[in-house]
Amino acid sequence: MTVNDTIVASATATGRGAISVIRISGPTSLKIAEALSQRAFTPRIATLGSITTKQDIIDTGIWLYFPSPASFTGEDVIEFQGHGGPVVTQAVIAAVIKEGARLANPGEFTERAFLNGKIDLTQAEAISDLISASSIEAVKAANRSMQGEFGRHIQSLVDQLKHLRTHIEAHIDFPDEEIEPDTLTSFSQLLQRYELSLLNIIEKANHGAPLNNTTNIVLIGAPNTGKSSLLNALARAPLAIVTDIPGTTRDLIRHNIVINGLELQITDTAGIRLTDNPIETEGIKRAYEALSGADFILCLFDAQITDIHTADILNLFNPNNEDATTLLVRNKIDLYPKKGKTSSTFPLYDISAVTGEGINTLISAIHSQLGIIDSADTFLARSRHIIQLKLALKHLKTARENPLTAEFLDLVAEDLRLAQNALSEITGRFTSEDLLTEIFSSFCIGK
Ligand SMILES: Nc1nc2c(ncn2[C@@H]2O[C@H](COP(=O)(O)OP(=O)(O)O)[C@@H](O)[C@H]2O)c(=O)[nH]1
Ligand SMILES: [Mg+2]
Repeated sequence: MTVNDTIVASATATGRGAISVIRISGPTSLKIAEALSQRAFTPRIATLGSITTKQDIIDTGIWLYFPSPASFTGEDVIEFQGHGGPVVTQAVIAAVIKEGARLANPGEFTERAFLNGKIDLTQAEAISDLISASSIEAVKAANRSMQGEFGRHIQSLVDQLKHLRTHIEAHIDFPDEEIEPDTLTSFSQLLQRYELSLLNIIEKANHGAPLNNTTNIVLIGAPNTGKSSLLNALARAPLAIVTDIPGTTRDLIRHNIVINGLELQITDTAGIRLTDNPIETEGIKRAYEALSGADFILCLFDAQITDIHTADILNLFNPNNEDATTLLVRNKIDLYPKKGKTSSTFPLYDISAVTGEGINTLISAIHSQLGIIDSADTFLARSRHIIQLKLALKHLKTARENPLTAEFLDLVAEDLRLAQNALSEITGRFTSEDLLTEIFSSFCIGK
């Protein structure tokens, strides 16, 4: 695919900094750079040069020229490393636009790289994931996808499915020829093998999915059970006011922290109790609202309570929210060191927000519940990938349910085709225009 116009954008964040990189991509990028700098460029060799408009120098910096096709986008690319100020950067971009380029849309450089076959869709998405990674595990996993590892696994399975389908279709095209029972058995065995490969990819993708998302943890409990103290302990900062006066916290207090590579958003809430105070009542209403977006609900009790019953939890909220995992937390074990127990079905953790005891165990429990493993073969999957993987699995399962007789080969071939399409949508070999627009519009400008 060829794109005809030349685009420009700042590749660095706006604001003041040492250097700002302005990127130009498209057929006229070299001509524009030559016109602005009055310099000639050698591919991949840094050239010092100024930009002059109407006799005024706007900026002086380093120019780099990456000729097509050996560039990020696959087109002729010019990069100008100028001074990092918002006004000077805008002036350089304006000068480039005056020479015939247009301002790039968000993600348009990466989109061109994809359209020109330099990267597949999983690699394009990994670039965006690397930029927004909030943990070192996410960085490592995004880099693996950027190297094409995830895409290669998918593509190899797609190729195998295609191979089998071609085989099956050859038999459909020549119905007069007998199919050996052995051939049918081998088809069935292959289908089973592909299903296992797919299950393996899904497992790795599931492990990686939480790395891409922030895990929402909502703290709930009666007043004075130490919710605000736990938030402060996790954030290692006095974010929420802690007093022994019940009803201190009113509004939701949210804070994002990264613990062991996982980004957690902790929400501290008002203590649940009956009250006439309208502000506190509103706070309690907000606490309940926060529960609906929770991945984990930490239900806090004062460690004075040694045995937590289901009724104690029900007094606070209905714990049967299917989307969230409820964990019971007895806080202040520095004062009441006796080990707690519960007759409810929820796991119980004893902690002290003041001494920090038990907090690591609690965090580890959250990690293992999420299935996070820092493994070298986790894929940083997006939910769109998981949906497509599961769709492909559904079609493979249907294919296998067909009795493998000559008459049913048509159905098997069709299921294989559907599975193949579902997988190809992940790498972008079979992707609608709308999906591409959606994916690239979430990128920053200049990427
Ligand atoms: N000894 C002890 N006191 C705690 C602990 N956590 C909280 N507190 C105290 O309990 C009171 C209420 O704490 P706070 O965090 O405001 O509770 P919240 O109403 O649930 O937010 C404060 O006086 C805290 O200092 C703990 O682990 N040990
Ligand atoms: Mg509080």
